[in-house]
This record gives sequence, structure tokens and C-alpha cells, in this order.
Amino acid sequence: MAKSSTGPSAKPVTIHDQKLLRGEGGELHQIADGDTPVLTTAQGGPVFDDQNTLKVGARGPALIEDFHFREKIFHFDHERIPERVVHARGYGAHGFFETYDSLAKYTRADLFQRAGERTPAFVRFSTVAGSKGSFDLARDVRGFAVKLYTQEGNWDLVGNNIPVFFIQDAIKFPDVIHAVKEEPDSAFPQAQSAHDNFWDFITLTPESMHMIMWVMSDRALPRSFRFMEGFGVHTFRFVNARNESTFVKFHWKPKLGLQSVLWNEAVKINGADPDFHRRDLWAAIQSGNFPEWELQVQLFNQEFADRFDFDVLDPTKLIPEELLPPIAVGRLVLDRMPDNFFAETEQVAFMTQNVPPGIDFSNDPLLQGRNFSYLDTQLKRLGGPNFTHIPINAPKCPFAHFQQDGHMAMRNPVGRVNYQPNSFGEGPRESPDKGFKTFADIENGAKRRLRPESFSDHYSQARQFFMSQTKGEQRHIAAALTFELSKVKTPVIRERMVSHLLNIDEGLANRVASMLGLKNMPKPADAAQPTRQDLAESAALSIVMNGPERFEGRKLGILVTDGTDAKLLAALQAAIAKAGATFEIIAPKVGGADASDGSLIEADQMIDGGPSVLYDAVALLPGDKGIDDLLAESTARDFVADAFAHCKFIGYVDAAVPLLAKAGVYDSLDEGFIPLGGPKDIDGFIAQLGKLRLWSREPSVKAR
Ligand code: HDD
Repeated sequence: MAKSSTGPSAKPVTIHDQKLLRGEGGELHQIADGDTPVLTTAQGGPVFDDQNTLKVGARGPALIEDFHFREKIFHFDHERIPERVVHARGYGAHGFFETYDSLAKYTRADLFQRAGERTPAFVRFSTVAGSKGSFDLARDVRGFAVKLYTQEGNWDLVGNNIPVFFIQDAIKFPDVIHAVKEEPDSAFPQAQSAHDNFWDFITLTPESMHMIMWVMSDRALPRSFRFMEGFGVHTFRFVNARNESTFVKFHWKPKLGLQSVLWNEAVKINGADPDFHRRDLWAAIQSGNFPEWELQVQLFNQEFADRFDFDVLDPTKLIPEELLPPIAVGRLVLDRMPDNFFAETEQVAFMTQNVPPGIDFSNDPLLQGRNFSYLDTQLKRLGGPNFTHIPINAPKCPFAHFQQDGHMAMRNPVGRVNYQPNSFGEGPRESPDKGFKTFADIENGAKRRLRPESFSDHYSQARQFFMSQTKGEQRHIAAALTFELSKVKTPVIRERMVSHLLNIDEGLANRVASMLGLKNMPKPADAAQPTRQDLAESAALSIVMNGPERFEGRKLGILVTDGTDAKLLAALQAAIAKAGATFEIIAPKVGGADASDGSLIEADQMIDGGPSVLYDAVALLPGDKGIDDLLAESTARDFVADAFAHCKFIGYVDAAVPLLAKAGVYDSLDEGFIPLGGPKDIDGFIAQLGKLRLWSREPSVKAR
């Protein structure tokens, strides 16, 4: 017969540093003593034993009267809330927005009235297509949702890292999202647009072509949330105290410049660290390197809008920054991680319709549709109409209304009066002065379901985007299109896409057709409007042309072994810190390595867990003694070969030469390899790192 457990009473034991009690069945109990709080049920009842269910005798059966067990499992069973239909995988942080100067001339919004005013903020970055547990480096649009807790209520600017969208009318949103998500019969692919359904829909939806160019570009593979732009996408309105309206487009510009990774790198990062982006944001904020973006606005009036062939209400179009330079109006700093991911990042409810007085909507049909969807979606996800009672969603300004009751009501009105008008002089009143007053635009026309003709140019800005990229970036777009279409099983869909590319750029179409091995070149797709060839290139659209030219905020991977030169390592670490960057030490063993002077070099990663794709550049500092440990490791060879293939700068000591040879790169040493003979070489190395990548190497490592 098995021994019976008498609960947490019996013999004290110590396991390493933990003092525990061992019950009669051998199970371990942690007992409250001294100041440790007593474990309770959710009802506050103290718990006697949290290791064993209540049973008859030692071996059961279990008893249904075990309210502690039932409450614990019941709660666990309900830990999940529905994940977001889109943007399920996200990561958030707190911070503040600081206004540079008064914008009273354009808007009466309180947060823009006073220079230096700080408004609390919460930001959630996300991918769109993947589920909550998917990997960070999917080729995808990134959500950039900002909640500003202003003195006049919450303002949610629910944007993306791409300034245009796939579709022009919100009625098509379920279709584009169904098409990109996993196919419903097979339930794959996860977090990938590279499949038939997506490209079938896209090729039948020419308005998506501009956005497709962006999504096939490196914009869809950001190196970090910290190095990407954010865009409000739609044309909004500023409205000032005189009720004058100015159109406005919102842009977030990262202080550390733009940077992306290569596709081959992304694929490997997803395996090595599926949490690459969230870990990066976490590490930056926890170490006090607070990410920062500048809010810039493009302001214009109807007369300016009328100069364009396209419609400023069409969310598939942008206004080139060269034609309308953005004005910097404030900065956003993220300086605090949430205390609890679920409570804040998961439960935060963004809603495009959350705008304070002084910011208003335009008639963009996508925005108008969104204004319904976001409120509706919160009801489902958060389970009732009281989601503003959850602290992350509650305004931080005084508020008062007569809404009451419903699921999980946390704030309940006191007193008799819960309506207005009332004659008891109680409760809040409306305010024609302070209240949100919709801009009184004059609208008329027949009720119709119609796409305006002004929305019908689907290719000109797609071409403009492509032409504005560097040659290398153009190659990446061609390679991305080819990769994606190579996963499409239905040949006619591939051809259809090439027929659209012919309307964007013939060279691009030919390149993709050739790489796909397309036997017959299709005719150009029927276009509602011919593609404009005369749109000026816009440098603002390129990532490489908007890089940082410094290594600040980036990360160096330093490979060490036993015998690593201690002085060189110390000098390199100091120089990296001075450059505002970080490093990780990678060693054959996670216990570290013995440096040349006998000191212990603590390792952050074992070589198997720290591939070079996790770093912006690498330094190979093995010692003569330890290099043999690496030569026998395929992971060490991959470390070097990948850094080379991904055009990274590689610092190396003489002892690393056999590893360079083993990785097959010793015959290709180019200016991206920097010998580190001693501390004197470090400044030159750091200066090179500021270029981030040696793009001139790329044609030799990836011919297509
Ligand atoms: Fe959306 C979430 C951005 C079009 C319907 N959207 C969501 C999020 C972002 C965007 C960043 C995640 C917010 C968070 O982190 O919680 N969405 C966009 C942008 C769009 C866009 C920039 C086009 C310019 N969205 C769009 C349309 C619809 C929606 C046209 C529906 C008609 N979006 C939703 C949603 C979500 C959402 C279903 C899912 C979870 C949520 O709202 O809170 O309502």
C-alpha cells in the first residue's frame, strides 16, 4: 500500500538553498513562515496544502468538495482571452510623448498646446498575420499602435510601419486577412504570406500593388522595433479653436535610423530566437537605452491636395516627403516595460475612433470602417463593455459619465441620478466649449456603393517606390517576390503577379519571371490608369539611404575561447560601450572561457545558442589555445560563414584565420574583414561598424 501524505507537516529538508518540508508521499512543500504571505484562494481563504488534491484515503477517489482544487483549475482553464484576429503577436512598452512647440495654429488638441508638455503613452508593436505564439521575424507589416493618455481622453494612433495599405475600402479587410492567414483546410502556413490564397487575392486586387512593393521590401523585415518608422497611414484632420481644418498625416521617425535584416537572416533568426524583437526592446529599455521616435506631420489643405492626380483619401497612396516636408512636433520615448504582459500588452484596446477634440477623421473609407471595427472587436476580446475599467485602457484624465453595470463593472456610480438632463443638479453635463465637435464639412451626393475614379491609379506609386530604392534594395524586392511566388502552387497566379509587375517596372518583371523560370511572359495586366513614369524618386522611401551611420543601439557578437587576449577584449568592450552599443560574449561553453591573463570571461551564449544572425557585426577573438575547440564545431563555421553571407563586418585576430579558412571565406577577405592586431585597431573597427553592412559584398554572395 502506498504511503499516505499528511500534508505539509513532516520532515524538514534543504535542497540547495531552499528549505522545504517533505510530506509522507515524498512531495515537497514550501511553508509560509516569518513575513512570507500565506497562500490563499481567490476568495482569500488560507490554503493548507497546494501539492495534493483532497482524496478519500491515500489513493483516492478525489472529492468534489475540494474547492481549492476546483477554483485553481477553473481559473487556469480560463487564462486565455481570444487573441486578436489580426496583430495577435505583439509587444508593448510605456513611455511619454513630449510636445516641442505649440501647434495651436492648427489644432486645439490639448496635448499640442504647450511646449515641453509630457503625455503618458503606451505603445504596442506587432506582426499582422501570425498567431500570438508565432515568431518575430515573419515577412510582414508591423503594427505601431500608440495610445496617448491626454488630458482630453485617450488618443489612439493605430498605425503600421508602412505608410500605405493593401485595400482602399474596409469592406475588403476580412478578405485580405483571410487570404494571408493560414489556409482554413490545412491550417498552414503560419505567419507567412508565401502561399496561394494570399497571392490569389492580391493579384485579383490591383489596388494592393503599392503596398505589395513595401511588403516585399526590407521594410517587412525590421532589425528591431527601435529601427523602424511608424505611420498613421490615413489622412486625418487637425481642427483649431476657430474650427478651421488642416489635413494631417502622422509619421514616427526612429532616432536611431532605419535598419532591416536579410531574408536568409530572418529565417535563421526565427529558429535561433523567435522572440528576437521583443527581447531587443526589453533589453534596450531595461538597460536604460530608451528608444525614441520623433513625431512628424505633413500638413496640407484641400488646394494642395487637389494638385495630385491621386486622392488624399485613398490609403494606398502617400505624399512624398520631398513634395511636402514633414514638420517635427514632438518625441515619443519608451522608458518602462509593463509589470505584467497580460494585464497591459494583451488587454490593451486600441481604437481608431479614440481622438481628442482638435483631431478628426477624414472620409478615407478604410478609416471610416476601422472606426466601427475596433470598438466591436474589444467587446469580443475583453468580454464586455467595461474594458475601459481595465487600468491600461482607462483614461488618465478626469472623466464622468452615466454608463453603468455590465460584465465586470469595477467603477460603479453612487447616488440616485444616472441620467441627464436631471433636475437634481447632480452628475456631469455636456460642454459645447470643451467637447469634441466634429468638423462641419459639407457632404452631399447620391447613396451608392462606388469606388471613386480618383482611387484608380494602382501602379504609379508602386513604381515610384521601386525606383526610389538602391540597386541592392531592388534586388531584395525581386528576390522576395520570387521566393513568395515560388511557394505558390498554382502557376497562373505566379503569371498574374508578373503581369502586374510589368505595369510597375519591366526590368523587375523580367527578373522575377526569369528567376521563377516562367516559360511564357504574360501580357501586362489591364490597368484602370496607365502607370506614370515621371514621378520623382524619393530618397525617404529607402532604408539604406536613411541608415544611422553609427553603431549606436546595435549589438556586437564577440566569439572567445580559452586563451583570448584579455587586453584586446577589454579594450573592445570599452569601445563598444562608448559607441552606445552592446555586445554579447559567445564561447564554446556557457560556463565561460579562461582569458590569456587567467581571468574568467563570462559567456552570454554557448556557440550553439548564439549564431551570428543575432548580431549586427562580429569579432572573432579566439586564443591559440582554444581555436581547435571551434574548428570542430559546425556552429562556429556557420557563425563566420553567415556573418560573411549577410554582409556583416568581421573583426578578427590572427588565431581566427584557421576558422576563416574552415568557413570558406579566407580567400574572399574584403574590406569588411578588419584585422584586430591590438587595441590600436579598435577605433578603425568601430568606425567601420557604423556602416552596418558592407552592401558591396552582396552581389558576390547572392548572385540573384
Ligand atoms: Fe487594424 C488591430 C493597424 C486596417 C481591424 N490594426 C490593429 C492593430 C494595428 C492595426 C496596429 C493592433 C493594435 C494592437 O496592438 O492592439 N489596421 C491597422 C492599419 C490599418 C488597419 C494601419 C490600415 C491603415 N484594421 C484595418 C481595417 C480593419 C481593421 C480596415 C477592419 C475594418 N485591426 C482591426 C481589428 C483589430 C486591429 C480587427 C484586431 C485587434 C484590435 O483591432 O484591437 O479591429
